Amino acid sequence: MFREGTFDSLRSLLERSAAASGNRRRKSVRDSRIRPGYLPRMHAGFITLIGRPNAGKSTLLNAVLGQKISIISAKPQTTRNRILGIYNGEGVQIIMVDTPGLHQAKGRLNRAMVGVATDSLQDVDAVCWVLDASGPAHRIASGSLPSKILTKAESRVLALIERSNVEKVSIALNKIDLLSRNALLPLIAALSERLPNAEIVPISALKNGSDKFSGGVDRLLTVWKGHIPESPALYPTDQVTDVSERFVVSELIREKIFNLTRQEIPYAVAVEIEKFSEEAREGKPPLFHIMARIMVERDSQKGILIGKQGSSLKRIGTLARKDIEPMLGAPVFLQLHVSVAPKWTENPSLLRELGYES
Ligand SMILES: Nc1nc2c(ncn2[C@@H]2O[C@H](COP(=O)(O)OP(=O)(O)OP(=O)(O)O)[C@@H](O)[C@H]2O)c(=O)[nH]1
Ligand SMILES: [Mg+2]
Repeated sequence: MFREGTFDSLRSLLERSAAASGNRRRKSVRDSRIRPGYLPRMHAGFITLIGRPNAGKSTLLNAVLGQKISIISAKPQTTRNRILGIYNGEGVQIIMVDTPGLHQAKGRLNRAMVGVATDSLQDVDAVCWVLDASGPAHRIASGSLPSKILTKAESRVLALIERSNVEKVSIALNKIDLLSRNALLPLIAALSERLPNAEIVPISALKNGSDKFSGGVDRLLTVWKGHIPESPALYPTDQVTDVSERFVVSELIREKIFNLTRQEIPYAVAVEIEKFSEEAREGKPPLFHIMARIMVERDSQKGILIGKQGSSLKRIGTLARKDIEPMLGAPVFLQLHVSVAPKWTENPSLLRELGYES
């Protein structure tokens, strides 16, 4: 089911992204395959993945693509931007729009994140609500009334979908590896009563293919194919995302910080790439020199991030480099430094500079 050759260096694919964005709708599979008397049918369109933080939206996007484009963590509010993941299959191009989790936003950065998610419901062909099924299943098992199966926050996502003008709706009932099979049916029944036109597909984005109810993501792709219109490909068919290589590098560094630090630190951090250069080497792959600034809000956070004799920062750098090198297909010399930008999460010009506000 996964795209062929996806484990090739992401670099070559990303490199084409910028150039390719100007070519939208110009070159398509249909154009190159037209035979007299035979017009192959192609479906292409946009599907927004929406849901609560931590539901597994980014994990799902990566599972469909078979490679990591969007970062993941066990902490909520990991994704901060709109990120496209382009799935190219037989006769279909599904452009998934990963979004930040919907939450009651306090503060400017969080409001911007929620704004990105709600705006992503405009001008798309379909929406997929990614719902962590383990919570509602647990509430069913403990005898909750049908009206209490969804939390208020989950009901708000549902209301947002209902208010949007998007007609084609699917629900990816995620994390089914965490529940027993007999919890599924009552949950599906309850959800189909609330959203009668939605197609509900139980999946495990994390364990797709290996879990006890494997195959869910395949079924979801089939549903999505029916939700997008007949159209030539909207992006070149070897393109997997719209984000730049620099962006993915900064996100991979931020992911390590999310995974290695606690409390408020992950939420006080932004990563900015200051230098990104390639040194050509005779008979060898190039060497990348990357310098990134990790921005925090307070001195105390800077101390924690750096750690004793720089140990914490070193660990972040080592883990990030392990992910960046295969992506670029070349060795990387990665330098990280930490600086304090008081209240950057409330600062409009910094938020704009970091790409969190437009
Ligand atoms: N057990 C289980 N865990 C999963 C599954 N899918 C995702 N997760 C875990 O759920 C957590 C959140 O996943 P993400 O993909 O970052 O969730 P998200 O919806 O993108 O979250 P935000 O970016 O914060 O909105 C991670 O720890 C994932 O490993 C699944 O199918 N089963
Ligand atoms: Mg995410």
